Amino acid sequence: MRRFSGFAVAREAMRAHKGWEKQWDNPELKSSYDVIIIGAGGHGLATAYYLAKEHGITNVAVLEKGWLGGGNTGRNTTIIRSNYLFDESAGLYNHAVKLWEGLSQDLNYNVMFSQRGVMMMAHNVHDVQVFKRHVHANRLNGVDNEWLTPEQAKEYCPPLDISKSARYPVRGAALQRKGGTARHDAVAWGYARAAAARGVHIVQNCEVKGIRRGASGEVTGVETSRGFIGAKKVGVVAAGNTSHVMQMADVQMPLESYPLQALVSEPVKPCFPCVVMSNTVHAYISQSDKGELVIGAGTDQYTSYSQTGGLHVIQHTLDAICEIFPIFSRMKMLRSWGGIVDVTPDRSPIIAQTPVEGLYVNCGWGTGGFKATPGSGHVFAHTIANAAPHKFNEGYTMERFTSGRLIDEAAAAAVSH
Ligand code: FAD
Ligand code: PYC
Repeated sequence: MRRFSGFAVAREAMRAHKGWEKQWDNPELKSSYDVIIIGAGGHGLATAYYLAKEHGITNVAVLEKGWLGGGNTGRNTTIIRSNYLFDESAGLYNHAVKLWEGLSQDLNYNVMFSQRGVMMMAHNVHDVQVFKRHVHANRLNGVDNEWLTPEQAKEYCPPLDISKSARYPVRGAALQRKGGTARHDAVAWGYARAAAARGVHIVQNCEVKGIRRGASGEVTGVETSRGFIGAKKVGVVAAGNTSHVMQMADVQMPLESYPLQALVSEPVKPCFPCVVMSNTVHAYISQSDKGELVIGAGTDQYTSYSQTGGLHVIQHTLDAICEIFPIFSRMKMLRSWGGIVDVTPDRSPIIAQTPVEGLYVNCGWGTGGFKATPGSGHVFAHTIANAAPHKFNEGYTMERFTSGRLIDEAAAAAVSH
């Protein structure tokens, strides 16, 4: 694979960009692999990449029923932060932030990671108490987070309305300066290219329709829209479709799937320097490098597999955005879409072995898994390669829903659900 570099860009500019190669192959399917990953979202592709890079396991196929990155990876609002409450979360999400910081170099692909800061608004006494608790807990765990007065919040994000007469007055904010955004498609493409360069097969338009098990119940492979493919280890990384896929192996998951929506405005010149989230008014906003305001909503209140959500949900979000940023009230919205998010009872993921030998699952990221993509793939690859968890996903078991050892991050999810 030819490496991207300043020299390569200059060379291609001189020859009308005729020399760029395909970024990954469309390989012939083999009859079996050492590991099959179901789902070519960011988490599945990252898992395949780290299996190859860190564990030398390259006889791997990533099977995708649609197109690469066409699930939640290509539908999210790209917010990256690690300001969750519990120790387990600090370990996992900060591991991800550290990987984000070197990811473009590691993949030789510009994922446009931008640490522009994520500011979470407090609008009432309860918000203030919750966020200050998070600030203290984060700092004890070495996660950067600081408390801002309304004036400091406005200084950090000038379009913010902090007038006392606002319906949702700003009473302060928690700022994680190391938080920010990345380009979601580039994350999927970068991992795909780097995994393929190490020998991983990435197979699009290949739906898994069944999981075959042997005489002792162990996994032996998967039935797909392109026939049977053997494997001793199978990792399910199917986000909103996880319950459905795991049912193929008779495993019932503690998950519910909901639509979550986002929308973008017409592009405008740079006017919004950071990411702002407000759980109380159900809205979050940033500005993409193309100039669009990227705005997200809460989940629908009912479960569904439809990748569109209720119109009233995004209308409510736009009401909220206009309340906090009256300057945006004349902007036009260009398009909206939805994704299906897989939500666990404690709003934390499951990254674990399952009761079925050879079957592994990485799911339950709900409204907030994009930020974790590198960390999730890294620890899941370790779990699959060693049949044992990495230290950062030890707590993220399925058993916690029967033992009661939950990692309750509902408040830190920061998205209404
Ligand atoms: P996906 O990208 O969904 O990949 C799963 C893949 O599995 C899909 O491509 C699917 O087609 C495939 N698949 C499913 N079933 C099968 C099958 N039977 N056979 C083969 N393939 C199959 N998170 C954040 O951290 N920050 C945010 O700002 C943020 N905003 C969001 C906004 C929206 C509107 C949405 C919907 C989500 C948001 N999230 C956010 C959550 C985040 O997008 C997800 O948690 C994350 O992208 C999940 O990645 P994934 O690779 O696990 O799933
Ligand atoms: O988890 O930070 C998050 C998030 C932002 C928007 C959707 N999810």
